[in-house]
Amino acid sequence: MSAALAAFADKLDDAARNATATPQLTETYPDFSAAEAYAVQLMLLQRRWARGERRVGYKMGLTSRAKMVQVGVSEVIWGRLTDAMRQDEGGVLKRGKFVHPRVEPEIAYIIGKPLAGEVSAAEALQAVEAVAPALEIIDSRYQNFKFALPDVIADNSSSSGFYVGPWAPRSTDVSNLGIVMEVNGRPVQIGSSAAILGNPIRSLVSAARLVGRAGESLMPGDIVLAGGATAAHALTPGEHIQTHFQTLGRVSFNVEA
Ligand code: 0L1
Ligand code: MG
Repeated sequence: MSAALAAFADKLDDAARNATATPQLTETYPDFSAAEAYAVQLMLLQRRWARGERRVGYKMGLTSRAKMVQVGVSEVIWGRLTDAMRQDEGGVLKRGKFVHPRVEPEIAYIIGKPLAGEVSAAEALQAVEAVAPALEIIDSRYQNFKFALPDVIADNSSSSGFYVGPWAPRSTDVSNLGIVMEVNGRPVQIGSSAAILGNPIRSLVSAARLVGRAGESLMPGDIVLAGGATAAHALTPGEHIQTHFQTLGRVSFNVEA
């Protein structure tokens, strides 16, 4: 079985590197479990680390009702971030490097003290060094952005890029901040950070539990993306994306072919 899972990791790695969609893994293996999917995700990341990418944190996915409805599932999932995924705030995103990228507004935490396992919201907050406005670029490696839950977990929970804006102190209240995402000056998504599990700190609590269950810990310096606060917007060359986060500031970038 592990050879089959390794072949899945190769397939997803090739799809990401060639920016070419691949069929869902569940089409050929309908019994694909979430546990096997997380094993494939780890193998996928091991390929990236072997090429010199560094781990820089984690992403939480499907943390808002809008996202769950958009992809038709009801569970929180997680993935891993590497330094190669980090994009320069205000810079250019090359659309051609992705299959069918989308952007969604998020809240980012940077961790100051190790955190793993069953923790309270207060304990999670104590482990935070700072918070920031963020944008995640998600890009499913599956055809038509369609997948079952194990497919998306194996595909690193669609993670493919992220932007982080100015860091603010841990004491900043991010529980219910207004968020407006504009495309070429026109609002396309309006929401609140409260859409992230009612309060983004709950996403960090879930991250500690789920990452801990996999034998890993959130470590000092790790970035944790708490999850999308609105539905995602599909990116097209020529777009200027600017997202305003109440209190925290703006994050922007330009899309080129
Ligand atoms: O970050 C997310 O919430 C995305 C998780 C995977 C589902 C998707 O690709 O939309
Ligand atoms: Mg996300």
